[in-house]
Amino acid sequence: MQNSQLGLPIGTTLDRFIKRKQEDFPFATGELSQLLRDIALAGKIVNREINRAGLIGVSGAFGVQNVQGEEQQKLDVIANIRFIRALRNGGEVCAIISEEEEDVIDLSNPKGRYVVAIDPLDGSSNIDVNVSIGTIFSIYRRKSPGGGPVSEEDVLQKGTEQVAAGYLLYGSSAMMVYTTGRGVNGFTYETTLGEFFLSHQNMTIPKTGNIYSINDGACRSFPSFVNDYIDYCKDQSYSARYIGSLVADFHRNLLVGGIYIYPTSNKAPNGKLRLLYECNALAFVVEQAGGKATNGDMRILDIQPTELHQRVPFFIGPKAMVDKAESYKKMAAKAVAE
Ligand code: AHM
Ligand code: MG
Repeated sequence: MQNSQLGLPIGTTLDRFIKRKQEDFPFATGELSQLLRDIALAGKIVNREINRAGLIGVSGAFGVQNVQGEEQQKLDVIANIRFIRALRNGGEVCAIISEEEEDVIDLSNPKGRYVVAIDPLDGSSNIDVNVSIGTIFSIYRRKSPGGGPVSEEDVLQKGTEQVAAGYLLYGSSAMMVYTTGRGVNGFTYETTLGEFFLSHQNMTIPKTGNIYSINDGACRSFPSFVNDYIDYCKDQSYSARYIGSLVADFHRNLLVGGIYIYPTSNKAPNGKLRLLYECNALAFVVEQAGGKATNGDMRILDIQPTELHQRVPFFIGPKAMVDKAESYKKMAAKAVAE
């Protein structure tokens, strides 16, 4: 049975799909393909750990805080170790930026042409309660010549420089969704075969939607334009859906149409989410799927990072919905100016 869009047989494994895509680039060396496979493999292992967590006693807090002062869960630590090991052993990567590590991990790998930014396990408040969580990754090309230590220009690259990005969702099924800048494709994990299979081909976000995802409990300290936009959503009888796991909230909104917002607040004056390993990857995915991601004023992918763990306000979803949210910010600014 042939799929009419890409001529791919139903039942395409992630490995085969990556290989076919590599053939689109005659000069590709296969390193990026291998890197995507390494991430998928680590994702399978982390998925296994998550599924067994309650049984083998790895749920709960680890007893230390990560660089952002957040308590690390045991699974956070396990996922961090698994991804770093996979990327180190794979041999294609020279440096890793991880949510769980204060500094860049320079792998001292002169052959590694890629830099990976990763949130190994996102959705910490949901890790221990059997609710969907995810991994988010961005892949960049090294800018400086190989051989020496990695430099700031390798690490602090704009999202527009990403060569690939995506996420793994550990939900009712595990999924891997990624883009290399030629559309977005999603793969669902078949546990008995131990393979990801192409299940969501050429994903596109609906042009608009009627879901809004925001932590409404913090609304007292949101900027007023955000509350005005939430009121607009309520006036339209939109549905509120908020899991508190960015990957899960984003994935749902990608499939059915909805906006996710994490604005500034008193508690999070720059927003909570991190540009390098949370926002950029999803911004690349959403743009490739026809949507939009901004900080309220500016395209996320155009922001020049200045720090590894930099936070930004985040508005992501169908273009029409993000435009509408931004229009409330513009109206508020205009009212102040008048
Ligand atoms: P984490 O990286 O510590 O897991 O934090 C990121 C998570 C996102 O997955 C989620 O969207 C957000 O934090 C939820 O934050 P809050 O509980 O403030 O709504
Ligand atoms: Mg995170």
